[in-house]
Amino acid sequence: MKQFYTLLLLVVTITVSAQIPSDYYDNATGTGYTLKTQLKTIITNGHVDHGYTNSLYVAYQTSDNDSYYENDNSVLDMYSENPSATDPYNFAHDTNGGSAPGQACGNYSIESDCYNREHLFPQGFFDSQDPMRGDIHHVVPTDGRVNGFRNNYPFGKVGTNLVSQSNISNPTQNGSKLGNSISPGYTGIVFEPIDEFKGDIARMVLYFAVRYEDNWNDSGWSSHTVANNPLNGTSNQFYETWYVNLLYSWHLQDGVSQREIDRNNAAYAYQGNANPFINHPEYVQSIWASILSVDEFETVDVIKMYPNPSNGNTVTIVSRENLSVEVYDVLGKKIKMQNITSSQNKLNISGLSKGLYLVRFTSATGSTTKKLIKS
Ligand SMILES: [Ca+2]
Ligand SMILES: [Ca+2]
Ligand SMILES: [Ca+2]
Repeated sequence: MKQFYTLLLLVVTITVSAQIPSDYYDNATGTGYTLKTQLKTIITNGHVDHGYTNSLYVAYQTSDNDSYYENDNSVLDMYSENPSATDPYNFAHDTNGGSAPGQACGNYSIESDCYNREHLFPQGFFDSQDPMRGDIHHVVPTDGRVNGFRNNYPFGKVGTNLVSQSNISNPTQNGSKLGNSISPGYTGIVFEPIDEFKGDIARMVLYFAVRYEDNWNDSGWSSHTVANNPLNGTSNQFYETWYVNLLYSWHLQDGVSQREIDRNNAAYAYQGNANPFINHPEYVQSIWASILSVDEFETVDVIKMYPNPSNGNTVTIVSRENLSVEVYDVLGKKIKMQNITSSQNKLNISGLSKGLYLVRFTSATGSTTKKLIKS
């Protein structure tokens, strides 16, 4: 019996130490890039690199399991999950990593053949070095063919000019697509995941900017000027301005979900560090405030309006207060007026032609004006 209690104590101790401690962020006291470096220290301490081994595939059984949509214990693959309907295909977890018959790659030729490990920050840019290569916070299981299709392109909003590749449809079977960027500040080719996972991916890519902020100039890393590389050649800002703004807009549009909180905890249990942006979403704005696009984000704490440019007949308004919203054209003519509340937060812009508008928000405590581009 004594041995039993010793064993029980051991198990309890291990379980407790596998959770993110409540004081984990106590030293994150600064703002801006000071905060970023404080977080880098916090998430570097305790980070145990398990290398690029099949242990990642084992960890995915916990960290990337579909307990949220079909709830069928298949691999939760952000490049093939259909959040509102049956998935086009599914993969069973394969802890052998493809070295024995299973559903991990292996070889693929079309979507649905097998899954493998997608580096959201491409491993080609850091010469597949450790510990970046096996860092579960930015390495996720995805369909092998879509992973290859994404290649090393940055993420971004795709316009109408799609890039075709053999053996894959564009958009892919869950709607992820590759094509020319319409994200402000970048016109190259980008990969756009579906809306459900835009924030998930943005927070993982931003994690990389913190954990590896000092490593961009290490030997083996590609120059920040090579094609498709979103680095800007500094430790502080880390990514090019357009990319930070893109990731920030996706972070706002698609807030932290329970599955990300669970994934962050599973990742902490696996390798001993956490993604700060899942526990503290507000850190993103605090760190990069000096470069975030002023037109879109200056009053972000008070009112958010997205997407902007719009991509449909409504834009979403997020505010702590009820608002009266007026839309003006560039000549100052009032086009429409609508009330916005927490339960009715969609501004209908279906009657507006394409172009620039000024949107005035008035609440009980004041008013502010933002630009809106109808696209
Ligand atoms: Ca699913
Ligand atoms: Ca589904
Ligand atoms: Ca999400």
